[in-house]
Amino acid sequence: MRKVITYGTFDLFHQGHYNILKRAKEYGDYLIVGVTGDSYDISRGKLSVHDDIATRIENVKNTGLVDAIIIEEYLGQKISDVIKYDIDTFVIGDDWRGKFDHLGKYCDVVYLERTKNISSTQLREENFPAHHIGIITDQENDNTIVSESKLVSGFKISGVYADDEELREKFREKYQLETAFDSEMALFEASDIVYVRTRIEDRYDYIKEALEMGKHVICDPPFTISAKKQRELFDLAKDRGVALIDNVKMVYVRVFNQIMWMCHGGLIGDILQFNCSVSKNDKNIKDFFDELMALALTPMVKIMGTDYTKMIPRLIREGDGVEFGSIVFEYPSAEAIVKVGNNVRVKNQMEIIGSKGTIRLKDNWWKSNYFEMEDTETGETKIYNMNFAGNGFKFLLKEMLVMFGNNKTESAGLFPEESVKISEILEEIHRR
Ligand code: C2G
Repeated sequence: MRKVITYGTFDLFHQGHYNILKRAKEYGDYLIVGVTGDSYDISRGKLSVHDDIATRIENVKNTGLVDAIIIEEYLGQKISDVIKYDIDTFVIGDDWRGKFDHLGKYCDVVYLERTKNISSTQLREENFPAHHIGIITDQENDNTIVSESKLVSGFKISGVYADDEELREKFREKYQLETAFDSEMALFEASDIVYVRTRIEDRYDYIKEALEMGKHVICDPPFTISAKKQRELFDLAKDRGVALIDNVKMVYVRVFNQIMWMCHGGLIGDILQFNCSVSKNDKNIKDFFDELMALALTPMVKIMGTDYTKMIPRLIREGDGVEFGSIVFEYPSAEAIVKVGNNVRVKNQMEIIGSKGTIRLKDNWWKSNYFEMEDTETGETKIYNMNFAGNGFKFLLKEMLVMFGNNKTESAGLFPEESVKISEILEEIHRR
């Protein structure tokens, strides 16, 4: 008996998929199909998949051409599958020509011509109209939103608005956007999601205007340095039935969810101390303290909660480009220390010390794709990782699709009350 194997995501199953399965079957008597698992697709950057795995498997099965279905879970699995299932021929579409030649050591490798004029991407675009994101900015840098939005199907950048005419034109050109709008109203009309990327003091007005126009809003945190205003914006969003989302990517990536799970599920015992520090080296940075503090406070409120009993803020030095500040939070049976610095050597790291284990994230912890957990008793360190490229904005967009699909406007990433708490902490520091 000759055994054949082929692989694919088979999203929105179409004629091209059917054709390749049919032709693959002709190469032998027994056809195995590897359907990609969600984790594997995420790790290879394929975030636009629409159908869940059960549907994709069902569709492959319904062709009646397939003798066995397996799930492809990791990079390199194809070699073990070919050996394990004693495969004679590996078949794949010619969009992969040359990429799997190395499997030739184990079996025949056949590239078949793709069916023309049909693809999952095309079907996704036709069947699911895209959300249009308009960017309001006062900076030249887009925070990778343009490139990241291309990785998730269902989003399109409508264009950019900046108060400064020259800047918006420059931005449009740099990121090859269709339109540089000449007013925020024009941007609102062409968009259903507005991304606000301006200095803090302008954020409130833009967010309010956008929400009043019934637009969903994503904004870098903090929206304001006022708990009252921050709450008012969330209330307005709720009232208008739209989403208002903090652009904090880390809460949407799997590594962070695993950390939360370990902390809250008691896997590192009782939490004794939370440490988090972040620094930048930028002489021209605006809003340095509030932006970095908001970033560092996010994992703190997620992991430690907001019920601290005392807060001791220290702005140690300010001016001449060197800035440094820290806050100590006392919790009933733990403490949290958050440090931020600009042009000063503060090591970027996050550490959660528990009675049974310690979790550590090094370097750019806010977009980390791995962390380590040291077991106190055995002294062993385990690495947990989930590869992804970029800064995680695509996961935030993906989460928005889930929210919209469930008719929800509140993100479970950072709850409004947590976002308001962060503004409250910043407000408190400013008051002192
Ligand atoms: N295909 C085709 N004609 C099309 C579209 C797709 O012949 N018009 C083929 C692809 O070449 C592939 C299979 O159908 O062999 C499945 O395609 P996808 O679902 O796009 O899967 P892909 O991302 O190519 O997965 O491990 C994963 C595999 O390596 C490939």
